[in-house]
Amino acid sequence: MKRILPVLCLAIVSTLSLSAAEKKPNILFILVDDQSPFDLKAYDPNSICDTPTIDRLAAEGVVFDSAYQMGSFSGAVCTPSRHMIMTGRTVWHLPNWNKSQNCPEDILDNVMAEVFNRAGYDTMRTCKKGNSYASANSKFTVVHDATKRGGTEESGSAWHGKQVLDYLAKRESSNDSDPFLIYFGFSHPHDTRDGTPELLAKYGAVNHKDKKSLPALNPKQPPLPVNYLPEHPFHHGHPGLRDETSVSGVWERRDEATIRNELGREFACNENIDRQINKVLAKLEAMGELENTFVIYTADHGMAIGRHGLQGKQNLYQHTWRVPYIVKGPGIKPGRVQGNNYLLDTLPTICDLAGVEIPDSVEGISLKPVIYGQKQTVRDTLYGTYSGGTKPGIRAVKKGDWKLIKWDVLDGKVRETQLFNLAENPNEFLTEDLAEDPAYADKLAEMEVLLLDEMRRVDDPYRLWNQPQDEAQPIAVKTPRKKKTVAN
Ligand SMILES: [Ca+2]
Repeated sequence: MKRILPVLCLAIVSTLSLSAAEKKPNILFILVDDQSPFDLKAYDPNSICDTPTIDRLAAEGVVFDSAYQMGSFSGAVCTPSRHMIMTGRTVWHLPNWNKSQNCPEDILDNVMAEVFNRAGYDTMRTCKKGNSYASANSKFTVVHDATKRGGTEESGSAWHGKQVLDYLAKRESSNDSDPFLIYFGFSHPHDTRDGTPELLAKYGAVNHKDKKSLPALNPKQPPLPVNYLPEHPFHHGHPGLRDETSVSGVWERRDEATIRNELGREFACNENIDRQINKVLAKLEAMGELENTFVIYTADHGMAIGRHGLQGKQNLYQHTWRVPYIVKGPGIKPGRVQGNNYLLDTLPTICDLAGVEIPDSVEGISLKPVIYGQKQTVRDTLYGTYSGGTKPGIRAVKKGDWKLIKWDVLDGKVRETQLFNLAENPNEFLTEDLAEDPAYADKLAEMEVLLLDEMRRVDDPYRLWNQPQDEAQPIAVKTPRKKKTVAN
């Protein structure tokens, strides 16, 4: 026995280390609905929104300073955004654009959950219902979707947290050791922003429902955003747009009391989300799974709430075009990176992190080299569109510190060009718009060329008033062979 024991111990130790080495990492993908990165201290150190869990993820992980959602051809910006996340495809190549002519017919075989199911992962999801991608969502093995925008445990964000906690508890009790992909989605801070009574009080806000009155100003409310305006200087181009006219508690008002109260509601919802994430991370830690889990925190798009006199998600200013994007996980050194990534890079990234083959239908680029500090960005130029209102709509292009936004809406009644140097004017103050400044005429011309190049490259079907009318190029119905060509 004495002679066998050391051999036995050695055998056990080597079996353990082998299984540890072979164990695939878990993925916890956290997606909130309608959140500007500038709500968070990780992106605006002056923010009074308390999100200690997200702050900790940011301190222990990699914070992306140039993460974007590519855009939308619908007022429901959530919908294309969520299709891009699930497929890794660019906006004009999504299955829900124009009868899918730009998308492989078998795309549902290569959406996020299906790819990970095939790779032997357990897949679970909770999120809001509606304005999403139902046929891809249903591919998760376990699905608990419901829209929860209330101010109680059962009716609000705690419900989504509970679905994940219950799922993890079941895994624990059945000793399930398969790797998992959990899609941990929330219905907030999307309106209606009914916070919990305690958190509303903390941010001096009320669930304002009376359209005839204004909510009271309260010193505990967040201050007005630095780029707040009482109205946008020209029409945004989408008449009757729900987000700009009908959101309960705001409607068409942009006065200080309304905006500060609504931001207080937003922050109350954000902090409540943060608490639910904390519970899930604590559970993973207690199960011994946290250190083998990649945690990605992001939002489906940003949000205005008074910035530039706008309220919704249907514009391309930084507060709305950008998203928070934070990744923490095994071997990742804390830091900040540019990234220049889109949400559609998420699928190839989690495949790459998990050692799962990236499907050919994916047009996004893996962020793994950026996450592990081998490079700062995955592309140089970023393109954005909002085409959900009057056509062609709004376009943006960004390269380095320079950003061009063009508005071609209301049948030619609004044709506006904005040029920003984001290094000098990160808040896009309209008083420092350089488009009309002769000193920047060359830069403007360069950015106009860049925008047209991008529009052609991503198969944007529209052209703006000052561009050659070479749109509507017929697009072959096939999977692109080179997956990195389109989303560069
Ligand atoms: Ca959304």
